[in-house]
Amino acid sequence: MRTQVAIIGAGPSGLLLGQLLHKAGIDAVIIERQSPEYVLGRIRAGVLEQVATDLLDEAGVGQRMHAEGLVHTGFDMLFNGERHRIDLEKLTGGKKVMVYGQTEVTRDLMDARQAAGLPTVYDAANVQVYDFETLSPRVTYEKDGQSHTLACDFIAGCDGFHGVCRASAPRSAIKEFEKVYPFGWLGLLSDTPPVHHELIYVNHPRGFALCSQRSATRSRYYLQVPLTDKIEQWSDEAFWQELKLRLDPEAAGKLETGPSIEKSIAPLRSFVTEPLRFGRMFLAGDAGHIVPPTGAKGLNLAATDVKYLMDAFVEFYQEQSEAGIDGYSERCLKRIWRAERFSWWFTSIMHTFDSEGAINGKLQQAELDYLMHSEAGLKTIAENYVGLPLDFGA
Ligand code: FAS
Ligand code: PHB
Repeated sequence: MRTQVAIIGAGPSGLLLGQLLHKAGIDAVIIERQSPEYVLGRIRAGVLEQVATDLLDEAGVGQRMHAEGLVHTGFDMLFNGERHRIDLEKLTGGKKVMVYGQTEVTRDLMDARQAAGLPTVYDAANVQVYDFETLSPRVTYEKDGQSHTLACDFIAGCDGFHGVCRASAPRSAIKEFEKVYPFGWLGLLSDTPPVHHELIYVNHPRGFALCSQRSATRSRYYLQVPLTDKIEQWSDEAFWQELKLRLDPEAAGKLETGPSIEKSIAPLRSFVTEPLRFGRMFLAGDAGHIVPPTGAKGLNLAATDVKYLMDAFVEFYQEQSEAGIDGYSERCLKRIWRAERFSWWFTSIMHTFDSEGAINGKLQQAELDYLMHSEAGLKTIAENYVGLPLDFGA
């Protein structure tokens, strides 16, 4: 079998790249190790930046997002028992964010790919990538007991943090930067109305909390928990009780609880791979970087990687130019490090760090108090949260 671009991974990165390449007339095959149901079952991101929603429109899959997604013009920060609204629209000259779950983004992309009859191999076992330092890379995998080889011009590693592509890059050619946080996020999804019409980010001495949502009838909540916690320790009742302790009285009084339809603990890390290109193999999305989800950047960063990679492939095939390919890694990394910085900073001022002593909490309160009373402080939160312009700092 042969194609122009072999995409490894059918998460949002791989599916979005596949859809954009199809629109540009470039052939691609997606190879995914899990089933479609498994991919859809992972509950992750919830907030899309304008750059991401524009790309989904460009891919021709934005209809349901605009019909069912929730446009948000601000969010609340709660600390010291006081709620402060960050007016994104006013502070950024009109920018907003879209609350639309990653599961729905993935579903829309899967449906569009299936409707176009484009090739996706699910349940592919033992996926391996070869010869990406040559002009004839290839991918092998096993499916239904048969071994398969896919010859291609390029390999797009969209296979997430635990994928095979980054792991296959020569150690001598790769640098990895990592910071692991001493806590995780316990997430709960419930078919209950959101506690507030916008998101609430909470800095509380008991730990960070986040009140998010998926629709007017479905909510997503998070609690900072020790890395040693296991999901079995957290009954729904224990979750709701702890969340109420971290909320202000108004929100705690309004909180509607109900049975969890998903509950999981995710570790938090900052991680970046340099470079993101190895000959004819490129890393995009979580395959190349991870951010702590506090700044809602993970899925949005994946979207801009995909945009830059798509532009590079179009230049190669339509203009016979390798400029985009040669500049891909540097172009992505500039944006990645800015998002890594904001995600790390926002995590550092909103979570409790027990090992850093009581003074850390006092310094956080002082920083939060300053930010809420400073136009510059509010703007720095807002312009990073909605997503820096693609030409920022150009
Ligand atoms: P993904 O990990 O989503 O997809 C990679 C795909 O590759 C998977 O389907 C995997 O099965 C497949 N794959 C892996 N190895 C393979 C192999 N060897 N062969 C073939 N296929 C292979 N971001 C936010 O903005 N907000 C959040 O709240 C948030 N919460 C998160 C919670 C968790 C537990 C995780 C892990 C991430 C979270 N993220 C969040 C970030 C998340 O949304 C990612 O940014 C997003 O999934 C990136 O999409 P992909 O790059 O496609 O990677
Ligand atoms: C979510 O809804 O899953 C979500 C929203 C905002 C974040 C992180 C996660 O910063």
